[in-house]
Amino acid sequence: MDAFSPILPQISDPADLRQLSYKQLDQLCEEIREFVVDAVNRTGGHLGSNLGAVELTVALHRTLRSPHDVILWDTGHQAYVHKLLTGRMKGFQDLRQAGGMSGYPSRSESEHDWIENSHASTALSYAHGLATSFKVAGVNRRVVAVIGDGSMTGGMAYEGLNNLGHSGSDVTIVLNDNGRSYAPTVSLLSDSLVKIRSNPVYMARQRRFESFTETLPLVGPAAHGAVRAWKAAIREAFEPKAFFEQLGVRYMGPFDGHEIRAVEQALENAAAFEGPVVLHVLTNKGRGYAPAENDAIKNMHDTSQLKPGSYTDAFAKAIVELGEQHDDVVAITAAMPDSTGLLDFAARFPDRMFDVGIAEQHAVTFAAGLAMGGLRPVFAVYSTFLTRAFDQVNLDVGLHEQPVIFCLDRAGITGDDGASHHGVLDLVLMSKVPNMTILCPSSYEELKQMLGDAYLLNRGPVCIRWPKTSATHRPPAEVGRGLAARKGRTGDGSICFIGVGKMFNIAMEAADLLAPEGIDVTVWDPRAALPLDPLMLNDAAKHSFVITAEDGYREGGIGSAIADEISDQTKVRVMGVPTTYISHANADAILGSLGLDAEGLAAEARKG
Ligand SMILES: Cc1ncc(C[n+]2csc(CCOP(=O)(O)OP(=O)(O)O)c2C)c(N)n1
Repeated sequence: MDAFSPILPQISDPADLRQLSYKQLDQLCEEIREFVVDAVNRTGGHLGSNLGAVELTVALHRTLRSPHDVILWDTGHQAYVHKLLTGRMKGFQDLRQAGGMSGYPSRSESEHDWIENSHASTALSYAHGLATSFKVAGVNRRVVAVIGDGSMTGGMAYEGLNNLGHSGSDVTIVLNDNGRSYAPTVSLLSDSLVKIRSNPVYMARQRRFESFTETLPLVGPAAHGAVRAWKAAIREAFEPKAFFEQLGVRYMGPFDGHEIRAVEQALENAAAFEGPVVLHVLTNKGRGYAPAENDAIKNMHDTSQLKPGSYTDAFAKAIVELGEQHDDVVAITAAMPDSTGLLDFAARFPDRMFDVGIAEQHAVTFAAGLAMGGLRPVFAVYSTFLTRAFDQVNLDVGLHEQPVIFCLDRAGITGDDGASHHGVLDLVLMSKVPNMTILCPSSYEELKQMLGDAYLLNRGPVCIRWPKTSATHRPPAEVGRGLAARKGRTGDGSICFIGVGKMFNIAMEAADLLAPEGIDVTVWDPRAALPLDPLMLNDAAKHSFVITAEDGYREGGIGSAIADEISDQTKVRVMGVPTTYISHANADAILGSLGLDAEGLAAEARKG
């Protein structure tokens, strides 16, 4: 290794790390931080979480022999350093771009990547499965799952922990505790973790006692023993040790996650025990980059920001207004108050805002309970994350006819975050919940209108879904009706577009493309995807060719429902997203490649 050149470009495999001195490792960590900040500033992506996991990742890769040993990253957003240390430095040039490197671990990129789902709280279950299968095969491979304190709030993590402890599986859990999720983590377990790091009395007394006992030549060892016992007693009061050990998981820590040596030692010690061990490491999110360290909301967790004029912005304003009009309106977030547009509501009505942690399933049934008690809960969540709680939506809310309002942001093709983040299932799933109402705003003003309508409806659940993009402006239409925004001719050879939500605007653009060619189409905005407006269906059926468009799965979605209603009267072509996993790329480019842009719709219409 060349002593005078930057170290990072010389690392092509984790084994290279083992050639470095601790001094060189410090330099490497600095280089990694600079590199990650620069890369994310160029392409966008996850920043704070990666800056906090630099030393931890180095220590893991020096101690374990990946890929023989397995390192699993829960959620996967914090794996940039892992990518850098496993030969993927060049990939950062096109991070999250079409055809480029994924923002999450990806099995097609590297044998060091095992899981790529990016939905939180799954790693302990994968780890248990892998460790069990290695045991059955009689092979000696270590399995380490790295999970954040935020992801530990997800129910699946507890299910995994419980099962791991019960079965005594040989798994090392690294609890990467930075006290943060997107926002500060909400959980009493996390609170007790935070108490350890933030209790000045504990920390200061510990330091004073330690240096004091070190100065006592004769009684030193005995006093040290006493200090250790005292520390253990204090920790017992604050720590989650009891929590983990009750479940059968040995607890070790806390360790300073920015001390490579300490983490390496802990990992080696953990390997000496049989059964599951949790290593509790304390890290700082955004470490080493002042703008991230000083970002009080989310330590620059990622680069997304609430954009003025976006649908999220419209929601952020509308929910505050609704809260002002009605005292019974309460809001719920699953650890994402900022990205879902709830910060203003939380500031205005702190007692009516509930952050439940990364716990979408719980959030939904909690909402059902709130509604049963007479409140009007609004659960703001990304479309992709609600998918996880479909059973709760269907049975706990739907079957019980509770008036819960689901506000689904990032619906449709979302782009850079890849397969796991597209909101392509919500229309299919929500439309299978009996008595569900689904509203799809196609403008800034419509979103506010629909939130108000959802409140007034007050019978069973309502789902409002919108995309990540900026919103067009148009006055809201008549409550409970679709909107015939453009009236073309009916009868022989006539064409009608029905565009759901964002696709309505694209259908209007397609109509503009077709007009100069003498093709005069009707365009409907259904507004409510469920129940469908019978006036719209009647009118559409008078055309000889109906083209529906939605940015969700084509099969079993809203176009299918429309076809079910009118395909015995006219020809219906359902356009939507094919049922497949779609990689990261620019959202519009993906839609275009699927024929879901103005050109694609116009081309379909020309076929007649
Ligand atoms: C099921 C699910 N809900 C929400 C998210 C969005 N999300 C991504 S990372 C994150 C916070 C994770 O916090 P933590 O595990 O502590 O990791 P950190 O970023 O703090 O290192 C959240 C809420 C997700 N990935 N999965």
